[in-house]
Amino acid sequence: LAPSVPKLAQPAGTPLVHSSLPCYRKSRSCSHLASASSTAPGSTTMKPQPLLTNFIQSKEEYDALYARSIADPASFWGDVAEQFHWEKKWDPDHHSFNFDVTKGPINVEWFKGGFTNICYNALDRHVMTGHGNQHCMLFEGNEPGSDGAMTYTQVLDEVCRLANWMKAQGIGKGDCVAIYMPMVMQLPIAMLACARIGAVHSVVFGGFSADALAGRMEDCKARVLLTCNGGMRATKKIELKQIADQAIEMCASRGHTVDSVLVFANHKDGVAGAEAAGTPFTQGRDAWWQPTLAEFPALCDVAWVPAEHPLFLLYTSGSTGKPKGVLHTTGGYMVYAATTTKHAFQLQPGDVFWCTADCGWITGHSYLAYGPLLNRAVSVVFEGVPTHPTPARSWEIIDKYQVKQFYTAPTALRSLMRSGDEWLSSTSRQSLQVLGTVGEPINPEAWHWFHDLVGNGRCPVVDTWWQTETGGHMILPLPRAWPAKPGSATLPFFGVEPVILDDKGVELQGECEGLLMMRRPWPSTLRSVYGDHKRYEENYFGPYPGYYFTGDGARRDKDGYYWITGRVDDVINVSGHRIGTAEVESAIAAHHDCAEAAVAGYEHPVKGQGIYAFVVLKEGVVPNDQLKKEMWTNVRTTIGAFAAPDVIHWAPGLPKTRSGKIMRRVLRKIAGGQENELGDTSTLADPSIVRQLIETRN
Ligand code: 6R9
Repeated sequence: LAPSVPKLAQPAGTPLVHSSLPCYRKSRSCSHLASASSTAPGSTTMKPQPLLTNFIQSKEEYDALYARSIADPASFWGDVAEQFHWEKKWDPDHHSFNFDVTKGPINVEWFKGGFTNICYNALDRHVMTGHGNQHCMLFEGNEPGSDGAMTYTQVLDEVCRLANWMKAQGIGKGDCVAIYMPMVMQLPIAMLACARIGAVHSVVFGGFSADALAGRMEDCKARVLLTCNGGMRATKKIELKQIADQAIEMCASRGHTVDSVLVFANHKDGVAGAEAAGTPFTQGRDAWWQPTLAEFPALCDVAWVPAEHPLFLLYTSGSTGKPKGVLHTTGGYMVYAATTTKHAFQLQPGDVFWCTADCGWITGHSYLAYGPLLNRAVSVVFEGVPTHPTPARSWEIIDKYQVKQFYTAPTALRSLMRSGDEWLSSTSRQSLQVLGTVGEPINPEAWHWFHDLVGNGRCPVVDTWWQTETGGHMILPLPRAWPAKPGSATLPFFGVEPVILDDKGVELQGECEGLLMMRRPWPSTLRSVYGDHKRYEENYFGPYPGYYFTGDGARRDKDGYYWITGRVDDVINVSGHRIGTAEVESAIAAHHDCAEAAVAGYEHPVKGQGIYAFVVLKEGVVPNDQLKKEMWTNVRTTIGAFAAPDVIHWAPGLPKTRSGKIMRRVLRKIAGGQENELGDTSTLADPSIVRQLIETRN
């Protein structure tokens, strides 16, 4: 096994049918490599020198490369893409786009003419070069002590078996496959198996309801569902198969049939145990994953697909309408996800990398599954929650697996911070080298706690701003290349050209604040909204023709650093002043006694909108008026008197989705006294918090 994971025992599992390298060489590699170089149009015998193979050491180096990435994006990304296997090279003029709705349909193309396969690049490539026995994934179950691991060879075997099973169900290039699983290693395996045969995966987060799953399966016309009997999160059992069955029934009642369901038995005692445990099972439609796949061969040809072949759909909520199926394609996504992973985290092959996101969200797609594997890292897959059985769990996992890069959400950090520093003391976290955050602005207090305590002041904190739609990091500090400022995502990644507009669409220069837009595409730009290209054009390119509209506000400071101020739909306008909820929250959360704060606007007869702050105090702190005054003063002194909250509500907790995002819609309704119009709160991690908030309102 790779020296980077010396603590682990030889991975357990079924005996390998194809464990020897020559087998892969013969069947999978040599012919592909030969054809790759010989079929490249206009190729010379010398391969161009690949770009971005080394980490960025300084701001000067970044500046020079960034300038090149903007001056000639096609050649820049072409040179980066040399690091991957392409069955056929892209055309010299491989990149084209239109971002202006007034000039015709929006379109984005990268690596046109090229053929590749992301599964091949994430697995076969490493096995072929002799790394098949290196760990690919480490699994940590809900309970300490329940763990596992798989090597690259083992993952490739299982991917091939699953790919063959899907082919036997009639799945081929361009067909959508739905995946509804907890955080087990079979979830990334399912994604890779789809990619291997050119099928399009649509992962639905395991915390979604039957209704949500049904809607997504219908929208993408999935005939095959990959799922699991169930899972545990802390002390809660999640009955995934029951929910999946309900969803399939809902689909059927509306005329959409799901033909085949493969059920992974997520039980220590195996399939018999799962069946005995009473998992609902429909003969003829359902099959158990483990015994079924054992019957299928562990070799499966790769489907070479054009660079613009659809890779996956991921549904994401906008401010209006039903969730949009964000479409990503193969080549650009592969190059961008891999490159950002490598540079954001200074990731080297064999590094143990832990991204705590669920694969049901984009972060899990790009930075748990594809990015780390494309870089031959060892990706940690954690089924549980950071507070179970104690708030020391994350730190124990980091020590246990000697995690080098730890990537998580500010909300998780704030919750752990709230539990108290003592939970850190039994662990060393000495293996850590880079820390990362994603999903929301990180308030300086949480940033410092992460940096000073979790990372012992040794590790850079990489605050990564990006979106489901962007596929990969957009604005982030490259570690050790330039100074961080807590709360700022700092500078754009290569090829990313942010623009700040005022609300009339005028580009602002230098120090400014406004709407965050993108002037040009990066390789993993979303290509469409599945089945509704018009909605894609209207939503992202309609508001300000010529630009991609992020939906976020941002400020640029005198050093050119970007500060995300939050969704523009969360901007509060108080007496004509636009105030980012994130700014107010950060100012309140800077108070020592505050664990977490969320701010919403509400209708105010004089000011237009007033500011309503929900404040969760640290455990043991008794609420009082003096505290209110101090937090109020904090806001006045950090932002200005106009931003001081009108109401401070001592909240027992905040309504959060299971992915940890605060459901601001609910807060706005509570703040506005419209508790009869709360809408759907079923996706909250703890729906009872809504009632508690209403009861504790001033
Ligand atoms: C990756 C992800 C996207 C929205 C985005 C923004 C917010 C994400 C952030 C951040 C401030 C960061 N967001 N990262 N805000 N700082 N580092 O989270 O994708 O779920 O689509 O959310 O999240 O508002 O527009 P997604």
